[in-house]
Amino acid sequence: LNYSFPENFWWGSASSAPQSEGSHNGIKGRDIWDHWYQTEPNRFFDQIGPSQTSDFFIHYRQDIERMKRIGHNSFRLSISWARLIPGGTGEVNQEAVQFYNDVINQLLAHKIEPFVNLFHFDMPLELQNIGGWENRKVIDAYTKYAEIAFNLFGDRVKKWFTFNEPIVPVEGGYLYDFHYPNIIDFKKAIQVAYHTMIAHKQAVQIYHKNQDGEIGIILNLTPSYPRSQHPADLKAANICDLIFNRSFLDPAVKGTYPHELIELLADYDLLPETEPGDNQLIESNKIDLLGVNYYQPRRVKAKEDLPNPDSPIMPEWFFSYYEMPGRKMNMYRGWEIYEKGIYDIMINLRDNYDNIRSFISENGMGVQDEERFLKNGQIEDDYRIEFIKEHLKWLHKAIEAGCNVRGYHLWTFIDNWSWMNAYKNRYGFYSVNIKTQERTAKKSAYWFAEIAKQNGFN
Ligand code: BGP
Repeated sequence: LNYSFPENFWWGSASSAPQSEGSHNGIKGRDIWDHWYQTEPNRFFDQIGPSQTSDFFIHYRQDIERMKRIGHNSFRLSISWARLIPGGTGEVNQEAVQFYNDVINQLLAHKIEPFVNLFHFDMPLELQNIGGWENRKVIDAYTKYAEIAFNLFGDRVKKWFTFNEPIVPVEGGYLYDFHYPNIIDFKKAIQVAYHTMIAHKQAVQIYHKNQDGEIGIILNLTPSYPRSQHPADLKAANICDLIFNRSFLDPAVKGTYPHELIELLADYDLLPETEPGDNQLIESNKIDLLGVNYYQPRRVKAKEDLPNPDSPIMPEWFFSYYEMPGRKMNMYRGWEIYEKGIYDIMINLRDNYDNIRSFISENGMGVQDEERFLKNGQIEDDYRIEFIKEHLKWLHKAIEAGCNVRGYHLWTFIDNWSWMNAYKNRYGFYSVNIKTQERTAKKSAYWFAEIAKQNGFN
């Protein structure tokens, strides 16, 4: 094989509870997505809400068999906090315990290692009602929830993640209006990011006290490429990197926030409120394993104008974006396809983050109107095969260069409900008909089965 991967490489896909389980009333407490959809359905593409999914809650047994068929040796799911503990704190829902137990047992019975994430954007509504991550009390509620999950499932689950893309609720909920509670306030955004990090650290601390597997965090890393080597462009790209990558990466892996970030925030009176003991907590509880989600880089240039001093301060006070011509996915949003980004991320982790043990926890190609490619009942997604292959080639190169990468998970297993864009972009190895719940493997699923079996490709 031209591209063969290390032994026991993790081949699989990733999913999340809110996007795939289905929100069956009565056996799940409400989270912010249920609430937002109920109160503002027009915000959601085609007015489709979080209850219309591929119903993993019902079909998980058959879906796990499908995973096996297409070569998965690992699979990431998330626990819905509001399903396990409907009020966010208090009573544990025994029906949820049974469900997650059975999912985990089925996965293990098929020799698919469960990777379990505790939080995928789905704050229980009752906790959002007291301020969500703005309120320090929610950190303790989260830590309790994490401890309950570790105690219930930790005997069998050996790979845990505290958060998926914690920067996204910060951006979406507090800067750019695409997540609940859709406030625009940079200072609050920073407080929320900081509290999320404290919650992460507390969960890692508890995990390391009582459990024997690995725990990490999943970050969407977006390499910030400067437009030129001009100092102003370099400075702009560096600030962008500090805000969107290093704000989580550094404390998670190194146990410290970057000085430059602290200085920048201090200059603009944006530092978060802290409590005694926080620094010690951040320093001591480092992760064992880093999940990297990679979709697209950021192309950054210096600002041409000074920001209007009367406008509220935003990250874009410090830099501007520009577009690279070329291939795009996710049409309406235009995500740049740049495969080498995956390599650059890994080299950075090798050189500046102690070569932390990592894996690609999400990478994938969102395609609009994918039925266009339907032939004889199957979606012929050669473009997705190409996309995965090109990313894997760069990942392979990173491994050859000594990077400590352990696996590759595609986003996602079955086309899923995606936040505000519902079913606009399809990412799955399988397509699903939401009405009949019928699943159909795409061409890429068969291809993936082959490469997983051979542990590589030509
Ligand atoms: C990541 C999230 C996923 C998923 C994916 C694709 O940021 O972890 O939940 O949704 O992006 O993005 P989208 O569905 O918005 O196209």
